[in-house]
Amino acid sequence: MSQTTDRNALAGPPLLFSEEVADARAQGRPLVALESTIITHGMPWPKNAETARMVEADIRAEGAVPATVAALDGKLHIGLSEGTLERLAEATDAMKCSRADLAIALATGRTGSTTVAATMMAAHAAGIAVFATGGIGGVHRGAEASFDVSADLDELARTPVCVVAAGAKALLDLPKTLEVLETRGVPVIAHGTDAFPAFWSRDSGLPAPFRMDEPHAIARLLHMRRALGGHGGVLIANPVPEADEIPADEMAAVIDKAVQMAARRGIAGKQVTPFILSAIYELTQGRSLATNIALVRNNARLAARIAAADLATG
Ligand code: PSU
Ligand code: MN
Repeated sequence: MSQTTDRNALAGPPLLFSEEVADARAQGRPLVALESTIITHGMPWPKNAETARMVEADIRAEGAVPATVAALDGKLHIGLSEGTLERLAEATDAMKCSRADLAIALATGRTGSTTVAATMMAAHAAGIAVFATGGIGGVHRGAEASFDVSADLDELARTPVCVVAAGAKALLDLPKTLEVLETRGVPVIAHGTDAFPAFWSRDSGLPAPFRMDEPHAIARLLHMRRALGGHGGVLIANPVPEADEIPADEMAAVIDKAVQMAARRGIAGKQVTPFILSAIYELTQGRSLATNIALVRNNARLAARIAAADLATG
């Protein structure tokens, strides 16, 4: 698939649109951005590549167009060709890029995958309003000592993109994560449930701040956010399908063990989330990965419906 540079974007970030995404933009079709840290740091090869392709197919099946984001050869790619996606999935030296890292990866030409924060920046620069991921980063347990709070929360506070996630990973401190989102003015909407979901589990035990059941209702919210000034994102918390969930009480012991392993080994900073995810994968003998794949696909389908509803809402 050949790729084209958007001449209009030359004053901004060096965006490089895939042919499929460029066509979708020209035709005004619904687009859904996808992150790539989940590919390079969230899942083992070859499941990462397989999942990335399935998630893209899920979005197409809903009538929208997927735009997977990554930094490659000094360009911020919006949509990846099959070969480029494969190259990213096989890369062993990819930089995990959050807001602080994105310019570094682009300026040095390094291969970089984008977190929720960096993908929101890219989506906004490309005019894409809806983005699907697994779970957002948040306030880590023990953050009162470590100060480890994901830049995802700051990005949600400043960048007007709708993020569809299965809540936040239960390895985080979820009550503190919800507090920060509220303080920073981010609407948190649970889709089809009253509970705030906890990634692998449908119910974190915490109530969601708000509930909406229809993509059209969410689209109206997005329009109203824009009408109020256009700052900041919206978090749609979409629970993993019941058939795929691992209940919270089953996950609790596994998560505690993985968090303790990370602490014992002195894992800090950017390595914390990838380390804990892979420890949980080992401890659940791969079951956590099947759940992770199911929830990402579920989020992609909802995001595609929201993107279509957003375009249809005047
Ligand atoms: N959800 C997953 N796997 C992941 C992540 C989320 O299922 O790998 C990534 C996302 O890219 C998210 C990042 O933005 O973890 C958060 O990292 P940190 O806590 O370092 O900001
Ligand atoms: Mn962190």
